[in-house]
This record gives sequence, C-alpha cells and structure tokens, in this order.
Amino acid sequence: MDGLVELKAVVLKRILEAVNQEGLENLRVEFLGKKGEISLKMRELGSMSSEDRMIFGPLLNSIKDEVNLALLAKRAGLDDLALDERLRTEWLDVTIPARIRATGSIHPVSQVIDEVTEIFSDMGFSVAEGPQIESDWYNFDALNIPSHHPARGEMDTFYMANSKSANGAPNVLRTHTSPVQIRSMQSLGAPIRIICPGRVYRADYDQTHTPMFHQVEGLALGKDVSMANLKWVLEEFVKAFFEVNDVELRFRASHFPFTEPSAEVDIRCSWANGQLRIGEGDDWLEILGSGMVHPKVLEASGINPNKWQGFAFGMGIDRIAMLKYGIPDLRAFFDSDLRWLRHYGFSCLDQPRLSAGLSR
Ligand code: 2NL
Repeated sequence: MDGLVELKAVVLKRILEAVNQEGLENLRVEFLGKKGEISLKMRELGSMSSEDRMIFGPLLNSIKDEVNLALLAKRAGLDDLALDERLRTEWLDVTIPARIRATGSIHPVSQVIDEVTEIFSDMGFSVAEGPQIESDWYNFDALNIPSHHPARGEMDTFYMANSKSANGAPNVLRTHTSPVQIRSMQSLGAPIRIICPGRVYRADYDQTHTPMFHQVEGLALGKDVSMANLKWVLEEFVKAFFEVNDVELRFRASHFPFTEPSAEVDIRCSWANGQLRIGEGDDWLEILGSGMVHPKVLEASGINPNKWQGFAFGMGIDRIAMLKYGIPDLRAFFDSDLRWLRHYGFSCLDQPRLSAGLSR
C-alpha cells in the first residue's frame, strides 16, 4: 500500500490536464474502473490485517472520493468549454425569409358538403354514411326498383365482377346514396331526419357527366311530415346555401319509383352576361328531385307505412358547387390539377358558419 499519496497526486494532475470528455472517461476507467488501479487497491483491503485495514481503508476511501469529485468538476468544466465553443462558432440568421411551404386547399366538393351539412344540421338533420359497394337489394329492390324495372337499365350501373351479394346477384357501385337511407331506417327506425352526402357511380362520361360524382339525399319521417314541410325545408336550404333573402321554388310533377307523389324542384333565376342570379329573373334552374317516400320503400326498410310518413329528396353536389362558385367544367373537378385546385379551392379557415353571415 505504499505510494498512495503519490498515486493520488498523479491522478489529480492527469485529471486537471485532460483536454476532452473522452480522455477524462479513459482516466476514470484507468483508476476507478473494474480493473482500475484504485479499485484493485480497494480489493487488497480484504486480505489485510485489521490494523492495516483501519489505516488504509479510510485513506483509500478518501482518495477515491477526492478523485471522483475531481472528475465531476473537470467534466463540468469541459462541458462549459464545449458550450462556449458552440456559442462562438454556431450561429443562425433569424432574418432570413422563411421557405415557402406548400399548402393544400379544400376541394369545392368538400366545401359544399360542409356547407350543406351545416345548413341541414341547423334544421335538425344528422349526417349518415354507408358503403359505396352495395348489394342490388339495397341499391334497387328496397327502393321499389324490381329487377325488370327500366330504371335499372337507365342508371348505367357498374357491376362488381368479383363480388356477389347473398342472393347471388353481383354487387354494384351505388348509383345514388339512397341505400344509406334504407340502412339508416333499418337501424334507427322512425322518426328520423338525416342527410346522406357521398360518392355515387354511373357509367356515363361526357361534358356534364363523370362516372363518379357526388350526391346528397335527405330524408325526414314523422307522424305527419308532409310536402308542406318539404317545401319549407328546401326554401330554407336554398336561401342559406345561395345566400339570398328570398327565393321562389317551383314544384313540377315528376316520377321516381321511390317517391309518390314526386316533384322536381326549380328555383327562379336569371342568367345575365353569363352570371347566375338566384331568386330573380325569368329563368328556372332545376336543382333537385323529391317526393313523399313510397310506402313500399318504408316497408322494405322495416317501417310501418300506416304509422309513419315523410319526404325525401336528392341533389347533385358537384352541380350545385358549379352553380354557386361559377365553375364551368365538371370534369376538371376530378383532374387533380394543382392550378385548378389553387384557384377554386378553399382555405381551411373558410368554414361555413350560419352564425357568421349567411343571410337567411
Ligand atoms: C334526383 C332525384 C331523389 C330521393 C332521391 C329517396 C330515398 C329514399 C326513399 C325515397 Cl330512401 N326517396 N331519395 C327521392 C326523390 C328524388 O333524387 O334527381 N337526384 C339528383
């Protein structure tokens, strides 16, 4: 156990002289690691006489503590030096203009769905959604369109090659969102007030048709819900959506298999220099189809037609988006052209809010 004091002096001196954290760590291992010089000496205490241990034990411990303290102090000192060096050499020019970041925009279809949802929510309608691949029962039979019915042919239905429903008939891409309403009537029963916005599909492609487009249908059932309620709801909707105080609706007798009676609804408008004005003028603009839900449709949906009645309507979202925002070409809706999206898209902050200015 000779030379402990000298050993301590050597270790402390070398710690003081260390120039970086790595050198310091090497010193720690050299003296205090498992096979370090000081650690080995600690181990020798075990084979000493108790008198010797009384002397060397405390001495070794104090040396170990001192060395540890020196290591800590030096480590902190080296950290400070490293920080000073970084502060001296690293710098940041906070006056450089920020890089321009790409921002997305809200597609007019999404914007209009949000607007329609806001307006109908205010009148007590909830939003329902459902599958885009449907059985022919939900898409046709439940809506009083049996398999021989000409409406099946007129709909330009897409049939799924690899997907069959329970009765063996091929599934279809839904041609309207009505199946969502059938499903909602089955699960929620009556009374009910819902709108169903979503994608629909028909094999048709020209200037005014795309094979995928968007529809919103509405349904209200109660004990005494009538065409009068339909008229009020649609008037309120048109006024809020087109932001006009007054509007005149024209109900034209029509025919759909799923409503009886049925009406197509036009709104009074004018087209002056290619600019659409709602609520004034001598023109009429067709915006939707509607009617009282056919008793057979209620029955198919598990609702007693002797107890409940109500109205339904359907309109094209893409079409009313084009009308409201003056978008000339339907096909551009689905081209994903960034220039088009920047021009016709909406800011995420441009949220439709009835309370904030839509005139009613
Ligand atoms: C149109 C016509 C319409 C409906 C959709 C409907 C749904 C159920 C029951 C009864 Cl579940 N009717 N929907 C009713 C009338 C017309 O859409 O020309 N849409 C663009």
